[in-house]
Amino acid sequence: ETSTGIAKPLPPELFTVHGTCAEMRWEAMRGAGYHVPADRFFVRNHTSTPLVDAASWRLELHGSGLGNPRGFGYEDLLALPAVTRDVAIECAGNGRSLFTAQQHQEVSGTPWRLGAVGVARWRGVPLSTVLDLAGILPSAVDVMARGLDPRYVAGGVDHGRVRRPIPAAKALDDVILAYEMNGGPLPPDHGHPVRLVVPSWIGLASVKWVGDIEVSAAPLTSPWTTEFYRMFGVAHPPGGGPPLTTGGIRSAFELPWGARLAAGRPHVLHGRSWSAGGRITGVEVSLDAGATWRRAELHGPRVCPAWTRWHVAWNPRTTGPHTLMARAADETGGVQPMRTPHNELGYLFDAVVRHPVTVTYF
Ligand code: MTE
Ligand code: MO
Repeated sequence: ETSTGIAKPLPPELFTVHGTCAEMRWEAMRGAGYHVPADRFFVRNHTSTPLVDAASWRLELHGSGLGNPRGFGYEDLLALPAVTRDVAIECAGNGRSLFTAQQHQEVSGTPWRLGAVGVARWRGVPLSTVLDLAGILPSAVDVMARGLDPRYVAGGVDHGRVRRPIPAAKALDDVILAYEMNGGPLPPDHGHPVRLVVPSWIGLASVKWVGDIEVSAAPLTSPWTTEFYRMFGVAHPPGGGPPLTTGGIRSAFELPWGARLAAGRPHVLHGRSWSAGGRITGVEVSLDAGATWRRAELHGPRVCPAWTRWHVAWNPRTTGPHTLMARAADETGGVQPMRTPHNELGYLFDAVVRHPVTVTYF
């Protein structure tokens, strides 16, 4: 096993490693197409990637919300009708380091910049299909998938295996038990042989390496809905806000952080914006730290919850440091704010990001 617990190679030009996690460098998406190739996709592991053999793997469905509890093998899932969908998976902590860099606030957790997000084409069985085959009852309220990765022990506390309940209504709506990513089998780091893909919800809900699913007629909790992935701090209810569900609107430039650009010649700046709430309807870009804004040209598919690509032309004439900004709006009328209210664990940073670049004569 590697020191990161991640199976795939992590070339430094594509990834920034944070402990057991690896963040995509946004410049890796320059000219990369709509989907993030599996070898560039960010990895968020609480512990380490388990190597699970598909041939002996079984998915057990159990709990008080089922009339016909049963199991499925890998071949059983492949034999069921499949769906394919482009979905962004994004960590709730994406952008966390910007609370400090931009808002001078203290937060704890993996110091992601903006690379804890990726869009892939997922293929698998609707979760509703297997829930129906297991006789899900009208009384079922919560559905909790659990991973086969090692138990998560932190600060001397054993939290058990990664698991997180979602409401039965969401589980029956658009959740996928995915076994393919971008047309190939799910790679080990992304949940081989089978993971959940929970569209529009924070990445944590998309449990990897699923081994069992509990369907319950009584509400379920896990440390991931009681202790983590909730808003704590003065701006939030005493004892914390409700468990996080969906993410916000965000934008990123496909440029290195601190990119160097040649003065006095035209550049085309590319970027992507995404929202859990609806399709992106417009993106404005500022090349002068927010003094003036211009509309970016949108292209590529506009899919929710995946992303929309855009570009703007820029012919920088003054040398020195510059701050680039992008601000997206979605079809619900939401717009990225200039600040994100603080929360102690640094979740859901959705403010306009100040992307530093330097213009020089080469
Ligand atoms: N599932 C298991 N079993 N173990 C994990 O550590 N991490 C979650 C989720 N599913 C995790 C998991 C979190 S916090 C995120 S953001 C996504 O997986 C990341 O998916 P990826 O590693 O494929 O990018
Ligand atoms: Mo996450």
